[in-house]
Parts: sequence; structure tokens; C-alpha cells
Amino acid sequence: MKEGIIQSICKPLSGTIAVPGDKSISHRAIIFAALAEGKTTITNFLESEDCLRTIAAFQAMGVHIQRSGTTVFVESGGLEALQEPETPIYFGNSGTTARLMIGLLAGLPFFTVVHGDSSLSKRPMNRVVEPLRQMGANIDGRDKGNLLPLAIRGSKLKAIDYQLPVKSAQVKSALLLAGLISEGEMKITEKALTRDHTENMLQAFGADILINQKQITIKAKQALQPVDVHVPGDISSAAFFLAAGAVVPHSSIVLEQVGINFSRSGILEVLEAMGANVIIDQVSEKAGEQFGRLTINHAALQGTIIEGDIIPRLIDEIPVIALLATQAKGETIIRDAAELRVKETDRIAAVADVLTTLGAHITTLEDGMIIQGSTTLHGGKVSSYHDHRIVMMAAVAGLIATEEVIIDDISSTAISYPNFFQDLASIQS
Ligand code: SPQ
Repeated sequence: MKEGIIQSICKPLSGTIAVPGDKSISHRAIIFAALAEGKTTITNFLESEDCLRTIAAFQAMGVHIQRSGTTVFVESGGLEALQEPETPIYFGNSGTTARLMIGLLAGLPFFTVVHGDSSLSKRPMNRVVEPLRQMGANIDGRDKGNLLPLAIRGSKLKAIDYQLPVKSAQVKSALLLAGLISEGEMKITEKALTRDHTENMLQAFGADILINQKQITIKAKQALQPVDVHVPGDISSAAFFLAAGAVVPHSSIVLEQVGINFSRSGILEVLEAMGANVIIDQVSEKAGEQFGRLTINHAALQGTIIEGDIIPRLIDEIPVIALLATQAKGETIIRDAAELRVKETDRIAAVADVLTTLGAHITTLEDGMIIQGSTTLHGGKVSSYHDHRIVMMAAVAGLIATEEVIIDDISSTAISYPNFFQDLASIQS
């Protein structure tokens, strides 16, 4: 446990930050580099606890992976060379590692046991286990295979035609990985666009994949070709500085080389709808991923409605959007976001608890919340819920609260943004 005390700031925030590499893309870069035969170099890799779990999983299967800061060198004999791990694989807190690896392990010719920390052991795995079983997977575990630990006896999988019942990039990606190593042609249809980094990376590594609106078709048994990957800055990490710049008077913050892939950048549309002053320039593209420079200047905010297909494009930013809403004039309604209840913690309950402890007016809904603004936040002691996104949201709240905000444990920032507090301090001087 490491307590964090955030003092309210009396000066504007200003400066330039290069937020660390994107967590979702860092995981996928390791996975595809390990499946391709040959050498891959990954730059601007996110050195965080979650992404290191994905590296460790492949090292346990015999892949050579070395790190030098944020550069990672992967040398693999390809899919066929992956070996049975001798001990259970630990996924820590990482839902992405868990879901994607289960999809892959289900079709590999060996036995694996996978487990995670107490938060991950409560998160539903049925969403991947159930369609994998339809493909012929042999998976068992607590709650009939819904909860970690799981025992996976790899088997020959058959491709299926699957309509995703949940709007989840992890489920889509797990099934794309399973599809890659199964017999036949796999078709996956989503209800709404979720982050598409797996599809982009499959294409970059030379896979034959067809994307037709919301349907993705992938052919089985394809050999991937190694390709170097440069990971963009994580927009989900940038979101905390976008919020800080928007709410601290007279602030101006520049965020360099942020990933602004459409399937991830819903927060930019919400900021615009709320009246925030965001400038996007220096836009470029590499391997299907867009990068851009974001400048946020303080502005008066107004409430808005966030619902429907935009939700999966900003799901991880909802905690900090809720904080923005406390500073916006009028009401903000967030709906269709029941998925928040099965993240590292129940993020609807956690956001409401932390922000109401600081004086916000929030009504929770089964699938979202209604926030009345604008409110002056006062100080107080809040729980981190051991959730990195809750800690960082509470830290930004602390900048504008009238007294200090004490967060009981800030150590979970190691999951996605180990240097968050150093970067926050760098724009306060
Ligand atoms: O990896 P994990 O723990 O699931 O991480 C989170 C996060 O806040 O960092 C969610 F808790 O992000 C998920 C995201 O919510 C990362 C992700 C991905 O990389 O594919 C997809 C989203 O989850 P889902 O369940 O909607 O597919």
C-alpha cells in the first residue's frame, strides 16, 4: 500500500508530455511477434505490470524476449515452436492478457493452467470460454470455467460464425487468435465497433483478414511475417491530462504522439461536445494506427449525453469523463456502459463513491450514471479500489479540490502508467 496525497493546484498546468506506449497495442505487439517466425523489434513498448505479464507468458512458452527500456526484441520460432509451460501462467491484474491468451492457448497442442490476482479472478471469462467451447476447446475452471484459474487442454479447433453478444475487443481478439489456428474460415460479427488493434496488427503481420463493416473473416493456419512495431502513446493515459488541462483554469498541455485510432478516440468527441478546447495536429499513420499531437487548453464545460455506439470507443475513459462532468454546467448522462461493472473493479460504483466523497452529485444507473454539475469538489480520503484508472481520476480531482485528496493506495498506476505521478508533477512547476 502506498498512500498518495494530492494538493490542490493554485497555478495553471503547462508543459509537454509524451505519455507512455498504448497498453492494448503493446500486448498485441508481443503476441503477434511471438506468433511470427523470426525477429521483431517493438519500440515505445509500455513497460507496465500488465504488459510484462504478456511477455512472461510467452517466455514461459519458450519465446526469446529481451528488453532495453521501452524497446523490446522478440525472437520466435513461430507458432509451431511454442512449448508447453512447466508451471501455471500468472496473468496478474491483466484482463487483456487473460482473454487473448485463453483464445490462443485453447488451440495449441499442450496443457496450460492460467491464473490471476484477486481482481482478475472475479472477472468473467465465459465470454471467451463459451464461444471457444463451440469451436471445440477443452477448458475447465471455477464456476464451470467462467472464473480463473482455468485449465486449458489445447485441442484442434473448428472455425465458427460468431455474433459477439458483448461489445468487447478482448473477446473479438481472443476469437481472432483462435481463428488463426483453427480449421476453416472464422467469421466474427460485432454489434458496434470496438478497438481494432488486433485487426490492424494481423494485417501488418501479413495475415489474410477481410473486414466488411462489422464482420471480420479470418482464414486459418496462416504463417505471420515479423514486422517492427512502433507503439503510439496511450490515449487512455493521455485522457487524464486532457481532463486536467480542461478543468484547471488557464492551463495548456501538449501531448505528443498519442494514438488517435477512431475506435479509441471517443473521448475527443466528448470533449468537443462539452465545449473543451482541444487541438489535434501533426497527424500521421503507421501500420493502420493513427498518431497525433493533442493540445488541451482550459475552457468552460457543459454537460452532455454519452450513450450507444460511442461507449466502446471510450470505455476506459469513463471514470475521468465523470470527473469532467462534475465541472461541467448542467447534467451529464452516461448510459449503455454496464461493461464498467466487470472491469478491474465495478467502475460505476467506484467512480460514484470516490467523486461523491469529494462532494459531487451522482446518481448511479445499472448501466451508467447521471452527474449534476458544476460542483466545487472538497478534499477527503478516498479508496483506490486497487484500480489504476480510479487512482488517476482521483489524482486529477485532487488538483481542483479545495483541500487535499488522500488516495489510500496509488500503487496500481503500475498497471498502465508507472510514471504517472512524475509526469503530473512535471506540468505543475
Ligand atoms: O486489460 P484490462 O484489465 O481489461 O484493462 C482495461 C483497462 O482499463 O485498462 C479494462 F479494465 O482495458 C481493456 C478495455 O476495457 C483493454 C481492452 C483491450 O486491450 O482489448 C479492451 C477493453 O476491454 P473489453 O472487455 O471491452 O474488451
